[in-house]
Amino acid sequence: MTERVGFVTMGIAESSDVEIPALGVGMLGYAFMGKAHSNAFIKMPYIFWPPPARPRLVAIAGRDQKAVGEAARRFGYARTYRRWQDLVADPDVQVFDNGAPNDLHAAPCIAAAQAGKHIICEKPLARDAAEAKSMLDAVEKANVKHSCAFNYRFVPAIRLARDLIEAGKLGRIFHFRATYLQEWITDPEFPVVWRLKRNRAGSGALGDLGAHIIDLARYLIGEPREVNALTRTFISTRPSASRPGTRERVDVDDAFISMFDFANGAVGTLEASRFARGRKNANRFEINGEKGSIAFNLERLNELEVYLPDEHGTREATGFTNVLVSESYHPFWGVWWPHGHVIGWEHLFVHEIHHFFDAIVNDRAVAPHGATFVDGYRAAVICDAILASAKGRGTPVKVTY
Ligand code: SOE
Repeated sequence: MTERVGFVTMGIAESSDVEIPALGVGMLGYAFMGKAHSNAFIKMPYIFWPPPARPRLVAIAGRDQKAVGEAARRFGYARTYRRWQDLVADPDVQVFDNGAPNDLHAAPCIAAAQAGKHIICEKPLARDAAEAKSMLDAVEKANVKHSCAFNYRFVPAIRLARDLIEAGKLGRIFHFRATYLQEWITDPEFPVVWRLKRNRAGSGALGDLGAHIIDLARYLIGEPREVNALTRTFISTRPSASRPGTRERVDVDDAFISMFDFANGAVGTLEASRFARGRKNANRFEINGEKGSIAFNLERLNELEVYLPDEHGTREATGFTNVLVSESYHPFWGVWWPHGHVIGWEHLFVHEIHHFFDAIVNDRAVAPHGATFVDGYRAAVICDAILASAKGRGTPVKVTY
């Protein structure tokens, strides 16, 4: 279905006769990521106007029929399914979006690839590298577009950081130092939800938060050749979420700390924890190079701390500059507002969905700025290496894809 875009009566868009195709979307999952992705599907076409394609919300699926029905009404999906198999079989679905828990990433994505759907799947791609590889093989065999939703690649400040590094502004990179800190399970009475179970999530803070900073390490610095690490589970049993009145063992990490030896000679320290009291969603990194440094904090997502002494300031007045990344010439900013009118966490998904739809409609590569299933697989290999090192009391483990 396409639509002619004529003169908009409110005069808010240039009259044009550009044809806008539609792409049918099938969404698996209706909770946190179902909401974040659905919000992006709805916003993308009028923020990136004219869009590469208009998302058509064909169907949403999930096990709780009442909750899925409510989500369909709330977001505007035409149909609902209880079984993901029916969603990926729907001929009107051209883009399959997997926002389900990690144990429901592989089978639905492999089936969707075999059905010829383009696929965006939430991170981590899978529970381990072997499962991730089976997904990568399926999408490559089906020759469909694929993306692993590492949404932080679509922060304007992080894309600016990558541009600065790529332009050689920092010169040779010495350090990548990243922490991703939250606090949401510090209470011992917080129940064992799916993110705390190995058979559902694959790992704990490592795959949930660590995967993000591992992906950013690869996107900004390059490939690690060896890692060593330790993991810790601070609270070993919690109330069961599925069997009230009983307690369950926690079989995933609450935190990990690691060292990265990058192939380009840089060194890194990466850690993530869900026990950092006071830290809400503190994904932070600092990069030190021969010509200067940059630092980012997700809790101040429109800002980038930049220290480039050769580029600005006098020797006496040189130090880190806090750049508000909102100028018209900054990444993504052309579609938003005048400078200083900042954006939020939800808008990263709008950028991400636009990037994926543009890749589909105009047959462009998702990489390097969008993460693909190759990136999802490589992050899984690195997570496995971190767990292997931790199991071996911190012995170094080589990273081989
Ligand atoms: C929970 O830890 C969570 O929602 C992660 O799953 C997301 O990937 C992260 O962006 C925010 O925190």
